[in-house]
Amino acid sequence: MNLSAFPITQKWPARHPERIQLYSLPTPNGVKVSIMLEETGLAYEPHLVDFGSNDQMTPEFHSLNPNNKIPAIIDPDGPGGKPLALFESGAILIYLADKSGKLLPQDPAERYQAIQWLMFQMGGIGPMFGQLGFFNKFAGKDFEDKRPRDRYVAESRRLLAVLDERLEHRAWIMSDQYSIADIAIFPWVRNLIGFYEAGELVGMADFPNVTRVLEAFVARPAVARGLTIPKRSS
Ligand SMILES: N[C@@H](CCC(=O)N[C@@H](CS)C(=O)NCC(=O)O)C(=O)O
Repeated sequence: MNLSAFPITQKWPARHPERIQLYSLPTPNGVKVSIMLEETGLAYEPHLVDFGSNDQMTPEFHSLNPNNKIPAIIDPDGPGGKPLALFESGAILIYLADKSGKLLPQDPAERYQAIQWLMFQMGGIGPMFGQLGFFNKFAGKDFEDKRPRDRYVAESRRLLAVLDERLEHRAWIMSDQYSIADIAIFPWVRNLIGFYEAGELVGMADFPNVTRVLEAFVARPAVARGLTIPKRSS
């Protein structure tokens, strides 16, 4: 398999071009894909996109993702046996679920419901928790006016309440079927409490079902592995 038609392989050479090529960093969006790859057992080769050196802004990375964000993949053996490049973590999760036949319910109605919760993460949890991180931990924390932060605290609490209600009497988002909806959502909940240090601010104690499922999620061996892939350089 020759991937030389993809300029990204000039900066990140494929040592195993027959495997799925993953370009990522262990952030909440990045680990969705490494966890999925670990869970399904699909063969892949991880490449570190280092934000410290602005790798995501290089022409080589841009050639794969015009939006300059991780994660992105190339599957050398895509539909029709042709290579397929993809960005947007939600699209990648659906693709890998279809390719492996795992982690998306087979039943058509349940499949759409799992995708619905995946979209709830992509359009709600990710963007809102991300803004809260900015206003609580990063540059926004020095802003005197706390109204923007409080707006994202309120919206994050609202989303956590939606999630908590869904998880009442359920082991996972799709009941007993662990799925790509869980893989999309729980890295963000973990990040909100951990890296963003916003657990108290959003009142996590009010969402015991979310806490319970987060604990079950991080206890999965494939999740523990995926959370550290690709290895950071320092
Ligand atoms: N909707 C995109 C979001 C991807 C995203 O925001 N990635 C962040 C890391 S979590 C990123 O690459 N940030 C680098 C930058 O903005 O320069 C997805 O889910 O793939």
